[in-house]
Amino acid sequence: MAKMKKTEYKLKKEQIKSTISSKLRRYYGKTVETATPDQLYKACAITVRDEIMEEWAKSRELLENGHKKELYYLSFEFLMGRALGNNIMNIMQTDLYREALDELGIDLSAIEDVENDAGLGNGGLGRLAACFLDSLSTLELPAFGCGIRYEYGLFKQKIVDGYQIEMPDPWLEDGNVWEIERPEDSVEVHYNGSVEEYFEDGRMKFRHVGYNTVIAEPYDMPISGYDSKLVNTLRLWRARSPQIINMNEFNRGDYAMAVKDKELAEVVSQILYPEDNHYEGKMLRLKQQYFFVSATIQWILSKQKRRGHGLWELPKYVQIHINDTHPTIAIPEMMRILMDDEGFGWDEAWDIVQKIFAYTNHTIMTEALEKWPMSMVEGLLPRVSMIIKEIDRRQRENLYNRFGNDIGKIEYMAVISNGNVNMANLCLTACHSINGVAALHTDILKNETFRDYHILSPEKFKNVTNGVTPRRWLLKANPKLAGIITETIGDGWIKNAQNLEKLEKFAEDSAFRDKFAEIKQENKVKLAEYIKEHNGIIVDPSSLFDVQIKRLHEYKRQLMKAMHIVYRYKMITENPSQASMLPETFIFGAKAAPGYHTAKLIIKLINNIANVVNNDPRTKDILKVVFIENYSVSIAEKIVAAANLSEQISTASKEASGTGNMKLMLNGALTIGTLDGANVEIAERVGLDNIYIFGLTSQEVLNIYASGHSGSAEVYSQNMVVKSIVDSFIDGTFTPDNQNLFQEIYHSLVFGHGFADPYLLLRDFESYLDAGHRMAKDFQTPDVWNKKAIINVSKAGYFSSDRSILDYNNTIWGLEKI
Ligand code: 26W
Repeated sequence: MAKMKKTEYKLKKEQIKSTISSKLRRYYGKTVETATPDQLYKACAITVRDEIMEEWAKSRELLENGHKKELYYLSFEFLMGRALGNNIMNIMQTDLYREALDELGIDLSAIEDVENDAGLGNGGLGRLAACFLDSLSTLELPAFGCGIRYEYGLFKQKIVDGYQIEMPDPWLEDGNVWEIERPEDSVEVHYNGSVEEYFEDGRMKFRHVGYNTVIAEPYDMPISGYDSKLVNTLRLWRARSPQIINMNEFNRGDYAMAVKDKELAEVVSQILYPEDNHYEGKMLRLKQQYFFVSATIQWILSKQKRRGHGLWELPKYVQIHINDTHPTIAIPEMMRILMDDEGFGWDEAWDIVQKIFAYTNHTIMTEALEKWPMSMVEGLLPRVSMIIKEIDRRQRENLYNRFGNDIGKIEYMAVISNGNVNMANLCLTACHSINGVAALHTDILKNETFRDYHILSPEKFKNVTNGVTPRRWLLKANPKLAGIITETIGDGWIKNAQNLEKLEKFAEDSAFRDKFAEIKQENKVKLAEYIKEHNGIIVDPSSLFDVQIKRLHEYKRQLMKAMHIVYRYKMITENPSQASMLPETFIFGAKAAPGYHTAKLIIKLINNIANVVNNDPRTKDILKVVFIENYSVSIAEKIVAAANLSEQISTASKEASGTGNMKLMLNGALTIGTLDGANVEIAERVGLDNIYIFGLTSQEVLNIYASGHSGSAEVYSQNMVVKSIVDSFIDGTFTPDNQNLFQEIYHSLVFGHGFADPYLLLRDFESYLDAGHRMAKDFQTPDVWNKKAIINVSKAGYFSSDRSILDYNNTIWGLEKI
């Protein structure tokens, strides 16, 4: 029986067909037969967009008159991926569109592949923001994503001779049908200049003068939810020059000078910084941060006024969430506007700020913590910097009252210290809520990273474990698996993922297991085709697909996976009678930050290992190593459905949560992993029989760091297996023409800079092998394996971003469903 829909998306198949053909005629003067794939994509996308627009307009109207609290989710990154297929799914018309297009002779998935990914993010944090928007709309909670409309998304990765090459990502080049320009909401953002004091109504006031102006112009994208009446908005700001060109220069004939200022203003929204988990104090980055938060705060306040609410009532109507510290200057910016433009006193303004701002921390890596040089902030944002100083002065007073004359502690907790603004401390001072993204991570924040702040205000600390949207990551990425799940337990899981629990008992049902296995196999065949086409490598779809997909970072330990591959290679070639002959395909997807030398060298090493292993007649029919180029949201969608094994092998304590672990689990991959981030909670839910846990615990890791000695050099000299693997990096096995190529990888593992092997690969390696053996044994008994895989799917419901959003809402935001 067809499901009753809440929404009024109502085009019938014939209408879809005629609408698409008529759009092709009217916009492009083409017919279905003569249109290019890009034109077909656009005609179809505009048809879908028109349907969503109707609901968007209604949603807007509802919010305008609804007097409800709204969430503003401020994020430097939104890693949205593609919209067409996702939107068709959300209006519940995938079958209808597929049939309609079929009848026009068009393949829906082929035209979906025409769309450029909106790759406006680096990795976990950016993709989390995108999953959260999906859940907010699906749960019908009113929210706005606010960020930057980067002209270029995260670089495109090419692999040339095994090396990563970065190419620009001009994702807007062919136009973007999903965005609507809103010039009427443009605002000015002011930089540099100075501050003047003056007296008014017997009070000292401040005025920012002599500034440079950049115009912030918003572009809105509709965020549909699954079978939801509410269409939320992602508002991305674009930088524009206040002048078209400089007419004086133009009239003098100096055309280059005439456009120079314009270009300078517009670079602000040109590029996304490609560093992930690594902070560098670049002026342009600070400009970008201030740019989008200033525009957003101005917009929030003007809306509040337009709706006739008093600004003192802001906490009743507004929550502002800060996605890591990147948007933190929103805090002093809000203070500035309330005081300088709206006449609030410090205490009243501070009271409002403390009630509306909440902060999520996403990493404890010290090199990722933002500390802006005060001199830079003073020059770029003279008035904002005064306010930060005052926040610091008052907070130091509080800290002194609480901790007495413990100068060290006060310096450590202060907003400004050693001439830097510590953005996390600013958040901890101003926000009413601070949360980590997995239980273990929150514990580390409380007990280590923010220990003293936790002592100061324990009530502010919360945990909200991350989640991923089951719509994009199961229903869309793996329609066949989604299909048998719905057949078996009904479709309730789509909006209430906890329903997946109902699958648990079908792990015992051999007919279900067979169907499950068959689908995994079909998905693997499809990925094998993709690999053949893109890498020219033939992989065996019945081999174990062992997947590590994530940013390339030393703490994520792709190098340890590489060591495991070398282990298997050496066993088969040197000791075949003892070696496991399990056919295995090792699949990597990872981008390295362009300036992260070691990460890029690890990519080269993996590719060199691939070359040897894939071509050695002794191993080529057993092992294959594949590095998939340009890992991105849409490529992740292709990989997760086909994975058997999910590598989550970070050094314990380092991975705040991980979300790839959740996507892979949801698709029936088993996890091999450390007790890090959300792996801990995954293990708790599936039970230790259904996951391969290994390695040092986070406490053990922290103890090793505290001892100042990794013990890895000892492992290297005593463990002959480990030694021979590490030596293979420098003995020419994988470096036909340059034996020194991987010298520094070797050096870091065996000597390090005062601390050998800082990510403890050698300490964990034995235990990793051991877990690998347990895993391989299970994989060879399909019944055992498939049972475990199904149990993993059945326990993945907790890791839905819907649950995360409900947690945020219940403990932090307090929004009402529309
Ligand atoms: C200033 C440079 C910089 C850039 C990005 C610092 C930090 C970041 C991000 C916070 C890094 C990030 O994406 N962290 C990831 O966030 C995910 C979502 O919460 C977690 O699942 C990952 O474990 C965490 O690494």
